[in-house]
Amino acid sequence: MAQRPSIMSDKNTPRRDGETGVLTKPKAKTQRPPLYKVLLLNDDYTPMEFVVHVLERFFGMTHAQAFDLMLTVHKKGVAVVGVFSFEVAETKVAQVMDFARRHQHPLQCTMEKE
Ligand code: TYC
Repeated sequence: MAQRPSIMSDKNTPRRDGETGVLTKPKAKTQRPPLYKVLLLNDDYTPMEFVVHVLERFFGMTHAQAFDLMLTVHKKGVAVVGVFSFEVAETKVAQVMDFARRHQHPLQCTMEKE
């Protein structure tokens, strides 16, 4: 099979330093996965207690943390409720949207790349 160029190919290749002639082995940097912010949006109809419950249930917040963050969303219109890998963020958004829909509340939850 034909060789294709790899973006990883030169990372571990020892290089001779131009000035000193010392062989340097570049560190193989671990690539961190991108992170995604999960955002909760305000609306005029979802009860405050429901939002507090959502934050406790799906984001592991204490009642006080959940209440404070709910108030932030209520006042500012939107807030980050957590930062996760793509798969976890996607799952949280789906859980919140499904739970809100089942309770017939218009609560909106979205994600965006950090
Ligand atoms: N604004 C809503 C109310 O007054 C409460 C609310 C807070 C709704 C946060 C959504 O993400 C939200 N009942």
